[in-house]
Amino acid sequence: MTRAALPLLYSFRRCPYAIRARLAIAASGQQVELREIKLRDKPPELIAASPKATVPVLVLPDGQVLEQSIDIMLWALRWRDPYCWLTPSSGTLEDMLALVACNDSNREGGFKHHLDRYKYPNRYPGADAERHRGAGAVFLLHLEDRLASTGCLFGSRPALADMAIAPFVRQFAATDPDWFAGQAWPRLHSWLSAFTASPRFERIMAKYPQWMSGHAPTLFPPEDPCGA
Ligand SMILES: N[C@@H](CCC(=O)N[C@@H](CS)C(=O)NCC(=O)O)C(=O)O
Repeated sequence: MTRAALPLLYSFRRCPYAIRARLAIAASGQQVELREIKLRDKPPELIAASPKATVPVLVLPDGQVLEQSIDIMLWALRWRDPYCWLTPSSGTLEDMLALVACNDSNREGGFKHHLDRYKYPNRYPGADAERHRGAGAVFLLHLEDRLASTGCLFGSRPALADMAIAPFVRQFAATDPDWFAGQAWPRLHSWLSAFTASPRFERIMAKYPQWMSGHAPTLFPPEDPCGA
């Protein structure tokens, strides 16, 4: 029996954008074929599908290509959203997307802008890692304030914003774990620990060999041992 064509996901395990896409796909229960890539050795199939060649990229069976991680999250969750990530217990989807945009912004003032320059100062001539750490901390303090009232970014249970932003906070924290642990951000620390310790996160961080043309398909998400 032939299986219906599945969407193809080009992914890179440690990329925070790819992590958020995999989280939403796994939560939705949608199955995809995963192609693990190396950023320094991108397969021609990825570049043909999406010339800008960032990950994640999702190629749908009808040929449509989604090349923004947030669009992949929305695509998966609009198909099925069992944990109500699109409808937070406080605020709206638009509010969540606005916070995610602040996280993702590569402009001066965006969290991602400061994260990159704090984590990889050598890639940015003249970047002062400590200044960028301080500027990134302004966004983290804002998250700490949001978490203080309800425990999650938009209410009392995790939603799209938590899943889209936590992978970036994880990267920031891992840059200097002692410094991060020393900050007076108790809610942010618990929120991040709950995220990284969750079976959900563990499941989507499974390791796959680099995909090469002609390889047998790898189905994602992997079997959930708890059947959840
Ligand atoms: N706006 C894109 C950004 C994706 C992105 O920049 N991904 C990084 C990896 S974390 C990438 O593919 N960079 C290209 C490269 O390093 O060649 C999205 O949300 O999907």
